[in-house]
Amino acid sequence: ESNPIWSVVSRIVDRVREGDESTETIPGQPAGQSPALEEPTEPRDPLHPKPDQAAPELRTATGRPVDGSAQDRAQDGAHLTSAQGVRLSDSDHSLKAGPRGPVLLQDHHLREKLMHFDHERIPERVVHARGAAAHGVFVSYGTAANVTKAAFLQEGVETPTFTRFSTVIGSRGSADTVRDTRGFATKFYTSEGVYDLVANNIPVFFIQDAIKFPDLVHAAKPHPDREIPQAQSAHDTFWDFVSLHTEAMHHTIWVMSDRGIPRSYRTMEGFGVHTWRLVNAHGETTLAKFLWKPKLGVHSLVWEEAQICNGVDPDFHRRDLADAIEAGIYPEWELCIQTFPDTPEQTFEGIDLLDPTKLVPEELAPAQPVGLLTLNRNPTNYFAETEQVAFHAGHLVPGIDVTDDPLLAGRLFSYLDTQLLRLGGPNFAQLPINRPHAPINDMLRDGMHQTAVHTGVAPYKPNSLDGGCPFFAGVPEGGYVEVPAPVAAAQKVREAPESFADHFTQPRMFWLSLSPVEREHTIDGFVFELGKCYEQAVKERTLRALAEIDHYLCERVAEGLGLPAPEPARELPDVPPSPALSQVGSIWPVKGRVVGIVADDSADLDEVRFLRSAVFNGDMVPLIIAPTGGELGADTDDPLTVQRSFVTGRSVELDALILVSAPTPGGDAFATRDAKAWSGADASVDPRVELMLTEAYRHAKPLGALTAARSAFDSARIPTRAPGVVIDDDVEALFRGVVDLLHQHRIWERFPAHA
Ligand code: HDD
Repeated sequence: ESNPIWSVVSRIVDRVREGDESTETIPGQPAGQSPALEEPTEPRDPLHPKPDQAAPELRTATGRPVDGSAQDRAQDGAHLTSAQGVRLSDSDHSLKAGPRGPVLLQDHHLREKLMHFDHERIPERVVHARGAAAHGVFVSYGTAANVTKAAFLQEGVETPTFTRFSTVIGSRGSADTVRDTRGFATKFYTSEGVYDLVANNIPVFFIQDAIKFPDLVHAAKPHPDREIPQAQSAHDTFWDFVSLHTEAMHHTIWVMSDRGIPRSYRTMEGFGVHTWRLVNAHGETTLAKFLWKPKLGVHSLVWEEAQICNGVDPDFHRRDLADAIEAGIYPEWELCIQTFPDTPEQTFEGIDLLDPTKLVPEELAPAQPVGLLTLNRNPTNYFAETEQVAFHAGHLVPGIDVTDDPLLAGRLFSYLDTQLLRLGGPNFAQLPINRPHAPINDMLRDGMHQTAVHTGVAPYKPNSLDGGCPFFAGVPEGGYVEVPAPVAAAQKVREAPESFADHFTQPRMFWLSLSPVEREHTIDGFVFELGKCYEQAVKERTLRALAEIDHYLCERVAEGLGLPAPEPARELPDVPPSPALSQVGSIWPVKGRVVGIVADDSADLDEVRFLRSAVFNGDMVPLIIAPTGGELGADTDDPLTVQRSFVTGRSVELDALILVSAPTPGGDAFATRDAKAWSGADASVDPRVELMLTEAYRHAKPLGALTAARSAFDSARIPTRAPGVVIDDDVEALFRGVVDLLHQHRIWERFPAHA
């Protein structure tokens, strides 16, 4: 189903900007050609990709750009053919002995069609199976050039990118707005080869050693007997594991906080988690962590909102990303680095930089912006691009090297290994989305799905028969040379360093850094998830772990579970908070925010028109919501298209809501036929408008109404003097009031906050 909101929005915006009043055309379709109602009988050009879509820039398997000839294209010619290019006369009927007779084995087309269909699926990713992606461009500020020689981080360099966002636990068909960690993986097609930054939206990880990864994932995935619950950690095995293996508590408290339910991929931070070793042109090294900072700020959903979304629109995040790009409201992130001296201890201010369950507060090591990522093109084909993209933490370029973080070491093995199963063999780097934009001369040969036709006879070194080619590249020729970091002489042991044993100081720092509202949400997150567990021992053990983070947190969660809080085992340390970890308190751009305009035929359509244009002009998205689909003012010269009816519209899609309607004679605003049917009374507000209002109110969204429509608030029992409610006679003042509130994302004071 093609997207209704943003495509309409972008078309209208374009037309308004160009002063073009002509009829809408389907984006990407040649002028004058509209889709026929009947199946066409003559060959005609297929629809072109939409302007916001672009296949990856195609390279041959050896890295040279394709020449654009017909053979390079996946689909060519007007007629249906077999996979062998033979034109077909029929693909709707099997070859039979008479219309009612048996199907014949000689039907080679049927055989080919079903064979291919039977093999259309590949194994989904073992984690991060559900995702959405976009092409983009990264422009370097050059501010990292003193610490790394990586070509793509030199000043002004533009690098094509592909970014895939994901949830971790759910399978490919699960919902977007579950409580979970989010993946944020970016492939940079640099002039020196591919660099992948395979990041998450949480700066720390569950485990300190990759050998625990299978344990973690087995615990977090659905129970092996009934395969429930799907896409969530609210079950016994997960909490059994994290309460026994308390190094997981830091990551876990992040997931229970608002960070576990992002508003949008566009409003998420990203973190490379590990410490990396950068090396500059002089061979000097610096330790560094990578961070992505969204230009729109870091925002989250409210838990009830996230749950409703999972039913109303399970593709909420996927749609939001694609819609924003289609509408030309491109999401942007600054890539930042935190840098630390490369000392033998590899610690900073007492924090072990090799421990992936620890972060370095930005107050101690500021996040320094080094470039800007803009996502500006949607994939053309989900499978070819988003599904087949293969990231690897070991896809590195000169200037970026690894450290001895034991979690990273396991990742360096795991990512290549998993692609063998998922993508069916060792040649996945030849898939268009994975092809480097640098020349390839790799001496890797043959194997499943080999698509390159290699020349030469000597894919080995040393050789004389191919003229000694290819040659090695030292540092001056841009070769990747590992930093000769010293390795201390030691005995082989299966042990962790002592500093890895501190599992609670940083979760406490996170807790103390949250605002009261965020703490309240975090308590609710724990109460929900543990409340879904059956095993008493698991809940009690988790409460003991929470008591090590904060006594109040522990007491409140225990209260929510109806269990006694364990006696505090010790006095908890004074840990300075890191204000950068809170999402509350700033003012952010409202670009791409969705404003619902609820109206009916009683409304002054000029006021609706004004609101719609004002929202557009503010780079936001207006959604007109009316009792039925179709148009408002259908009998006027300038009718308004309705994007959502009271049946299809739901508050969770909106960031703010404005009511425009006039009361019916002797009745209320929005007194529809359904309202009467629902309440039996003549003068009642449609219950679906009430529902929109009460939900949006509970989710702390800005609400507005023209004075004429205020009775809807009375009917929904929402005080019009409540914080974040704007009632005004003047539509311009009403709009300004609502947008002012939207800049702070939520009306924070509406949430109860005791913590
Ligand atoms: Fe991983 C996928 C991020 C630890 C093994 N991981 C995957 C993806 C992201 C991350 C974003 C999805 C990539 C995509 O969109 O295709 N993973 C992380 C981060 C980690 C981390 C930030 C800790 C700092 N991962 C980690 C460990 C292991 C893996 C410790 C194994 C030892 N991860 C995988 C994998 C996946 C994967 C099994 C599944 C699909 C894939 O790689 O391509 O290999």
